[in-house]
Amino acid sequence: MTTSQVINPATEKVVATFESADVAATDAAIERAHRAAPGWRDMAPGDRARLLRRFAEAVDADLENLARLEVANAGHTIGNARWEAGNVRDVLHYSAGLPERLLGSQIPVAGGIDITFHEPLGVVGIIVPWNFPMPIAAWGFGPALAAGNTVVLKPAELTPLTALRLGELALAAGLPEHVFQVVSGRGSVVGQRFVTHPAVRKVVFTGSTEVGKQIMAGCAEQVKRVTLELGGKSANIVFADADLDKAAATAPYAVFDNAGQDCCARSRILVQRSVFDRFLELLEPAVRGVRVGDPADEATEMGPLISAAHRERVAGFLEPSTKVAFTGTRPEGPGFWFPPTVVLPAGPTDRVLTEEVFGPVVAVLPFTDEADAIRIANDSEYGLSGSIWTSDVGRALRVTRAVEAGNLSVNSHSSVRYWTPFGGFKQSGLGRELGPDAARAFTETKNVFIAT
Ligand code: TAP
Repeated sequence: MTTSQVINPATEKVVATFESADVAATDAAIERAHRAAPGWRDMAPGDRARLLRRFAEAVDADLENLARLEVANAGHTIGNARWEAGNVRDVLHYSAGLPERLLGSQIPVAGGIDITFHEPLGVVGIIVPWNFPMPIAAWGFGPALAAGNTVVLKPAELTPLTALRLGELALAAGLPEHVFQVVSGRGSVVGQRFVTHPAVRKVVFTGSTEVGKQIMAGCAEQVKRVTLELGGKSANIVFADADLDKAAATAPYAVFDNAGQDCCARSRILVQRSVFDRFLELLEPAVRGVRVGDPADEATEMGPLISAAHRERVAGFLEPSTKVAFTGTRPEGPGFWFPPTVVLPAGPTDRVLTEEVFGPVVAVLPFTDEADAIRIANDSEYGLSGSIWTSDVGRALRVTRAVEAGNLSVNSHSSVRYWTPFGGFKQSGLGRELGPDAARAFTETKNVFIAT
């Protein structure tokens, strides 16, 4: 075991130190989860549901504490952090409705009866990034537990505090020991062991596309099941017939929320050429007005970046030749601050258009017509999210069908609801989380024929 420190990104002060698990500790947790799996699988579905509901209630009772932990650990604004803890509660309540509804089917055959079952996989390993430590973990563990699997969760080393608290709450709510464990440590140690340990039957990974590819390749060795939620470079497409005031007023929050550290960030704003200048005029005050500062302050809209190293990476996208249209503000003094920044890209190969910045930097560029907008939006290996702003319903439908992305919204920037499916096209991921089929992703379908 080695020791790691948790730093508050708004103050640069150490808020906690914790033991980082090694391979032996990870193996021990996986083996405990493996032993706990039959008991959890065989429990009456109604009893599993009841325990998940109690877990949800424990999260609700601890909501303010969880939110404050996330403010201190990840620099999230208190408003966002409360939403995130509430999302865990809601995912657990929704998941509590799934065990009794994992229905198989009866298929007509001659000479017998054919039925299907949805069997749990066993141990599921969940690897989570630092940008939304609570919700992303819950999107995996809620339905995985509902389907009768046991779970070992690895939070990011930078942000383990809320995950460790969720582990305590699960036990306090009465989940049997070792059904849900949290093991904090490095990805290359703990996460990698999920990939190689034969008792882990599925790996759920959220993080960078680069590491996601390694996980997928590693899992191929044992034909391990995998769900991947990876990066994004989502387009916010604004047509000339849109409500421009609303589109411009909301665009900053679609990319600068969580300081742009959001896989669904609409980091490319595509604006029809005839209204391009007008849109920029409206966007400027909206960006300058984003309140950046102390995340614990109720009025704050954007906090700091997660670390000094990440701030350096984000700053690296702004080269001396980069044309910055305008920026918002940022506080002076300690903290990994970076102002909301609007860039006019030099051309289609500009890095701010092709790579995920994962910070508060947005590129604004013009398009000519519908076909041009679709072409630019799809000119990316990512395909996670996006928005279309128009008053023409037919256009909204044509464009949403043509854009290659998993989660689109029209005249809105919403991406995530726990009762609708979420996931990416192309290199943004593999599989779907959330929604009515969430638990199915943690099962194998078994077909049984009974001769009569
Ligand atoms: P990564 O560096 O990929 O890390 C994500 C997680 O994987 C961390 O827990 C990390 O552990 C672990 N990890 C790193 N190397 C590993 C390895 N070789 N084997 C197993 N696990 C390993 O990503 P990040 O920088 O934390 O997160 C940002 C990325 O996540 C962005 O690209 C973003 O778009 C993506 N993201 C996607 C989504 C969805 S839903 N599509 C949501 C949020 C974020 P340690 O860091 O603790 O070492």
